[in-house]
Amino acid sequence: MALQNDSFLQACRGVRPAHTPVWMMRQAGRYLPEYRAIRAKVSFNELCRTPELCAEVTLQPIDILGVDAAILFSDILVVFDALGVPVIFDPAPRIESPVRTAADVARLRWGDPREDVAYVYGAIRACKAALADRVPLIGFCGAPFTTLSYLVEGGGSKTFEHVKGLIFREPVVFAGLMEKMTDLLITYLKGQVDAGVDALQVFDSWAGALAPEDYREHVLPHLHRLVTEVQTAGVPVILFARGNANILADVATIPADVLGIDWSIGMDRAIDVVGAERVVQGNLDPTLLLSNKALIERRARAIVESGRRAKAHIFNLGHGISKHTDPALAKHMIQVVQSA
Ligand code: 1CP
Repeated sequence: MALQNDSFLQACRGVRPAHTPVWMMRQAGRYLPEYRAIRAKVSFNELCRTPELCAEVTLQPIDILGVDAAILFSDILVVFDALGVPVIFDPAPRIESPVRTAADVARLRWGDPREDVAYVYGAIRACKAALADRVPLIGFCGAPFTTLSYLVEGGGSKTFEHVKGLIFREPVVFAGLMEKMTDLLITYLKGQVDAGVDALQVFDSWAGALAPEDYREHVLPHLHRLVTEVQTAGVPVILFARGNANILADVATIPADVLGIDWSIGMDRAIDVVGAERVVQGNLDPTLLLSNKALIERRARAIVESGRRAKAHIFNLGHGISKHTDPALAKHMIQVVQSA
């Protein structure tokens, strides 16, 4: 079926569409009153497990803001259902018994996401039906390192000392975990393609926790395998590694279709680093959406102008939208980009 608006997919394939396509990381979420109204009735876990509600929430930013792509409403940590590890969302994720010792590792179940997380595939089918080919649907997962970070730290972290301790003290155990997590995520993402997603994004949100040489040695080979194996399923893959622009050149060695750029580097400089033959996505500092129309317009236009030098550019924020954002200002940004 042909999409009514395929500007996002054209850009993913390196073709420049008539306008710069735009979507926002975390575009379905707490800054939208319509989302909060649903969350007042159901928990986050229940929402993720109810395909019809996932579809409703996924479509909110399409209807309210007019973005050029939808991203499945879910979370990077629901895949822990396949490991037999429960996650509490409070709203930040927390794991009661983090995986830190050899005995903890032995307890992991390594099930089949196609069965254990079947509700995600149900949500994808519900989203595709509700979208009726208006815009493409993006599926996603956390990258192996970011996913393992939550498993080992037991939640978010400022220092990442547990997961880094594991890397430095038990590199063989860590490599084995990365290997298995990568296999699991490949199966999970290929299942998302079978269920109907049009593109995939891999979030390495905590890439910046590691020094460049450690990222190169302990993370990059697994990420490379994940991206290239998933690409064989036939949809474009966006790779977003956040938190340290110093690793961008290394990340760019992975042949992802699109490279996500975080807000810590100017878009001009990022294109110099990754090369003008690559497709880039990004990178307005989400905190700028807490300012005013004039400042948002000036900064968004500058990014669109810089992006013209890349093979193609998908406008996005340089990380997830803040829950304090006024939806009217987000909508203003989207209209500025689409008419620039
Ligand atoms: O409703 C609520 O109160 C829960 C808040 C919430 C939401 C709206 C969480 C808990 N997850 C989500 C949805 C979510 N998470 C999406 C939905 C699709 C979208 O609109 O973009 C996506 C893509 C994610 C991905 C995600 N979850 C990431 C990667 C992106 C990023 O921000 O770097 C990460 C790191 C998570 C973990 C997570 N889940 C929830 C929170 C609050 C967090 C971050 C916590 C932390 O900082 O450690």
